[in-house]
Amino acid sequence: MSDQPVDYHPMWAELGLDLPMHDALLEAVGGMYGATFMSQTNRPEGMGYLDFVMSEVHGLRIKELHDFRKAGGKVVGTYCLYVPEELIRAAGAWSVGICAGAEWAYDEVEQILPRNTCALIKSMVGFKLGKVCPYLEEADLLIGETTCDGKKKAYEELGKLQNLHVLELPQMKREKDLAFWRSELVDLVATLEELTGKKVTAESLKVAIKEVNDKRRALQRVNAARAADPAPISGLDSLLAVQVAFYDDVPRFTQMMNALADELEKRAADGVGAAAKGAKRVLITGTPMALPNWKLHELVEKAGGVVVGEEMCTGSRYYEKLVDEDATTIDEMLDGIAAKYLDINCACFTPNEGRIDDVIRMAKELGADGVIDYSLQFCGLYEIESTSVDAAVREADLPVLKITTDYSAEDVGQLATRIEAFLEML
Ligand code: BJ8
Repeated sequence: MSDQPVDYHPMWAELGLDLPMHDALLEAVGGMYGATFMSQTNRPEGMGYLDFVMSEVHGLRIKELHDFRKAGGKVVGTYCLYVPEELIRAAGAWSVGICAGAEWAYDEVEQILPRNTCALIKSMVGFKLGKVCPYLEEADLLIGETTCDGKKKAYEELGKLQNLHVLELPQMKREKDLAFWRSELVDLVATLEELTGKKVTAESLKVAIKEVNDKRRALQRVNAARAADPAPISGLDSLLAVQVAFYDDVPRFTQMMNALADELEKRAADGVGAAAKGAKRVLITGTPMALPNWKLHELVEKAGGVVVGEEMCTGSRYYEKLVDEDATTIDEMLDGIAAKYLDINCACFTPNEGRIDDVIRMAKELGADGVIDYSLQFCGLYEIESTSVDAAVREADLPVLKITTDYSAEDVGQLATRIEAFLEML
């Protein structure tokens, strides 16, 4: 880590970014980060690592990817939790989650997608059309998946612009669905091997499974510490940790998150909080919050509450379940990977009762006083699933607030009023 200022413009130009627009994006995200994160008080020291990573989000990390590719390595971009990072690493490539958490180039996007498409999909396409995402431009292959209809069709458009492999994801979790899903992963292995020119072996897959599980275990520790009152880390900082987990170097990130967890466990034992003791504790469930979407956490915590957990893909769904580490053959390892990933509780599955169980369990484990059910506007899957999620939360005697929003700041005032009223009645 050097603190010498480096001019990355030549690298960004080489990637074909729209430099003036990219400068504007970086300035906006940097300003948002400063206002949202650096204004917090009593932050754990370990957050210094994530502050540094964010200050270099399109700099040093991109340079690492760039150098890796120049040395013959391949980078694979993903958009969904169902894409197994283990397979990408076992084939010798690096995986980066592409963010899609901010409004960009919507005018161009709306030339090819309907206006009433969710913000995440619009952002995913907008970053490509606007040429402002160096992660996308470093990706030798993108992996899409058949989750919701919007993403599925948007991948057809992205596939016209970039090398793309689409995984077909079943929408039920029966034995035959698991067998089909496993066959999709076998096809993915072949695609990855062709991309990198390297074979996925039992040895490489075993190492990858352990590395990615270790990352999840570190995040489990960070998040378990949030059960303490006062919470030793803010919801904003915990959310950031998971957002960064999608694209940072795996062993380095794991090491830094274990150091953060050590600190949080000590803070919890000593009664040191990032929030006040007795602050109203909120669990959020719903659609993922891709970087730099910090809107809801910021509103809750500015109103004096503290977010103690996220049942979402940028939360527990990312780190809670592990891949079986006892397998010794490639076949057994693929069985374990297929089973673990099919066990993610996304609303694109029917039924999806496991998600409801997770929400109630997490609310109890983390001592939540209430639940916010969060959905991006125009996400039919999560908006409809709200009906059963909210009923189950009420039945568990917990108040629930349903919020449907997008990436714009237009509704911030109205949301702040609703959130303040919700926290008051908890
Ligand atoms: S596993 S939640 S990351 S699909 S919000 S684009 S569902 S219309 S993001 Fe997701 Fe994978 Fe599921 Fe997780 Fe569509 Fe809804 Fe938009 Fe969504």
